[in-house]
Amino acid sequence: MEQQLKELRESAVIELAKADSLDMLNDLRVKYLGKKGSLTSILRGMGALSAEERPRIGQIVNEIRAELEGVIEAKGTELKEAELTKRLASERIDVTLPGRQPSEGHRHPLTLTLERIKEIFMQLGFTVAEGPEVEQDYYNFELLNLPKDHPARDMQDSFYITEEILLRTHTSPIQARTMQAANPNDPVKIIAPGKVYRRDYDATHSPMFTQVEGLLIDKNISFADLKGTLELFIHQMFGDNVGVRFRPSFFPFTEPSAEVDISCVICGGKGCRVCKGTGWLEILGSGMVHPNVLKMNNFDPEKVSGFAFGMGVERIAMLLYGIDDLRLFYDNDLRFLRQF
Ligand code: 2U9
Repeated sequence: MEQQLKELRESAVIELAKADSLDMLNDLRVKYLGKKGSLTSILRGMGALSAEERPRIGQIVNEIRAELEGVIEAKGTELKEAELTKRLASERIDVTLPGRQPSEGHRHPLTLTLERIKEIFMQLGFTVAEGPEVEQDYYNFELLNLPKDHPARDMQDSFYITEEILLRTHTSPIQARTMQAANPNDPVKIIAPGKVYRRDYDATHSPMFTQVEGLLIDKNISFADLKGTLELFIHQMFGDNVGVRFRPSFFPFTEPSAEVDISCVICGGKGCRVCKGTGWLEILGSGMVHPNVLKMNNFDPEKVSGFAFGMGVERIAMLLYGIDDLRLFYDNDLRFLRQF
């Protein structure tokens, strides 16, 4: 058996020295040291040896295994280095080639419009307030002077979750919540942006759209403050040359109320398809906060007054960019979105 081991060691060392690839080296490792390899087979035959011989032969087997493992490892390192050197010699990398350009995303036109609106009001000292999209009837309607049987509720056909809980139909509950949480002796000066939900769907109405409303309450706030603020906003948004006009209107939460038009940005006021020949485009609703609304939200109409306004961001974006179908904002068609 000793002779057999000696021969195995010699033939293994010779064959390993000749190995010229990592695959070949691995085959040899399996052949000699693997589970069914030669050395293991010899080890199995040791049962036939005498008790005196067994430890001696066992030791020789271990020595050979250790030696072969060492040879295999050294050869492996040598072969890996050789392969790398070969690859480096044959591979040419052109470091002057331009890299692959990852395609860059950008903000949605509605986000761009909303950011512009926020920026203008923040420069005027307004802070941005937010609130829940699933709202209580109490905050969405009651606190805004729209009790359960009020006919103006019909203008905002809503999505109800339960009788008392609905998807907000405007961002006004944000202002109501802000007033409720405020100290009634402090001024309130916020804009309230966010998604709102109404049962409406055509080229100019979507069941989900984006609003920005604003609220300013302080001592001695007058309609002149409302006019000045909104005129400044409109001129920053659409340019100093657009005309602005206020038209009397009705909202349950403001009194007096006014709708705000700008001269048509498409035809410059001459009259066209977009402004339906009138030369004017409606872009905002506004008014002085109704005394009932001030009272219900803990402010004293004898001491303070305020103005409020609201606009649809989609409408502003459509006029700003000349878009004629509001549904384009939600289709996620890259041919449309890439234009902004
Ligand atoms: C409180 C008090 C007053 C918010 C206002 C409007 C006028 C308005 C519409 C414009 C187009 C909504 O997107 S739209 O359909 N909004 O005309 N909104 S005043 O008045 C408030 C809100 C909260 C506490």
